[in-house]
Amino acid sequence: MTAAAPSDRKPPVSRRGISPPTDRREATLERHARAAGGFRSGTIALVGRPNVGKSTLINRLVGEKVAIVSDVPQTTRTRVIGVRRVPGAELIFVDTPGLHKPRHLLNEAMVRAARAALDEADVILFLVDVTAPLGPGDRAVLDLLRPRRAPVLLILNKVDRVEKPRVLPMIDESRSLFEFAEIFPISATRDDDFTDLLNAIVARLPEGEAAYPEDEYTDQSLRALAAEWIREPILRHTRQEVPHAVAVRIDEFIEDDEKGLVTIKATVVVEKASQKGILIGSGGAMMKRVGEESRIELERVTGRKVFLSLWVTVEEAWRQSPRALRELGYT
Ligand SMILES: Nc1nc2c(ncn2[C@@H]2O[C@H](COP(=O)(O)OP(=O)(O)OP(=O)(O)O)[C@@H](O)[C@H]2O)c(=O)[nH]1
Ligand SMILES: [Mg+2]
Repeated sequence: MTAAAPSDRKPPVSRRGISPPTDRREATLERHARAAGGFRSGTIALVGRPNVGKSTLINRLVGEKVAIVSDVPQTTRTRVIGVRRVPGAELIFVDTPGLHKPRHLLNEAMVRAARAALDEADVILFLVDVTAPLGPGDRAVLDLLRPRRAPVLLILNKVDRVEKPRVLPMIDESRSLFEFAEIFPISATRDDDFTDLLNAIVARLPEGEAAYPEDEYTDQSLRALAAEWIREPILRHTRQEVPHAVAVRIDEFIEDDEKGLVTIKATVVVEKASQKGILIGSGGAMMKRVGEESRIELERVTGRKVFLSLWVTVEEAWRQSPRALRELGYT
């Protein structure tokens, strides 16, 4: 658990509770934690193939947006921590990059980060997407989980997209493949009550003191968050290889408390001139749109006015460059 303890980086913002649980839910959670003994704190890793909804779920469980979400597989590139405090327990969630066969150094680092998160987990949430049958990718993740002692909860996600009768055979099939501690069919986008899942997690956490102050919900710096909030609309508006070839580097991040202004200068890195052309768009339209959309998110997170300027540059094969990966914070 200690590996997920707070880093010495400044936390971004304090919790403002986007969707605070109702009194009833808090009461149920507190009863559960009390029945279990003293205060509990532990690390919960969310793992699975790319695109199954890990980041969507961590945001819902934490009640704050700690990870970006997109329909492009391999959106998450690093380990992302999101902390949820409930009466009697601290839940340190770790979102991870989707597990896949790596083809670049970047992808190798992503898979390494996901596997490392498993090593430090007290509880593992294994997510699958119920809109597709369990495939070799899911089975490969299960093979990684097999030697581990941490209990594994199976999360069958996206149930809003299939007829109920299709979920039951998946539950049976999953049970025949692995000894899951519990199974939860959910919709990370539609459900609004995750009390049962939270209770199942709390019941399996070790006793221990909180590792994070009560109002801290991630260990990411504002600067690191800003790079992700800029990457997110790029993933939304580009296709094919472009989203995978994009990285964002924050060159300047200046907070002016007196003026209530944050000035951010960032470079969007791509691998080819053709990708640069797509990102800039006709008359700069694409970058303008990305800038506008990311600014909304940045202003929400910082609670300040944000002045954002973006620059696009080509760094050939950056995904294969150990130096670039280090500079971009991926290793
Ligand atoms: N219909 C539906 N869509 C969902 C649900 N959960 C997630 N999604 C969508 O699935 C896509 C992938 O979600 P992410 O949360 O980015 O998936 P991820 O597992 O973090 O993906 P990687 O970071 O690439 O590993 C997004 O378009 C989400 O909106 C769900 O319960 N129902
Ligand atoms: Mg993700």
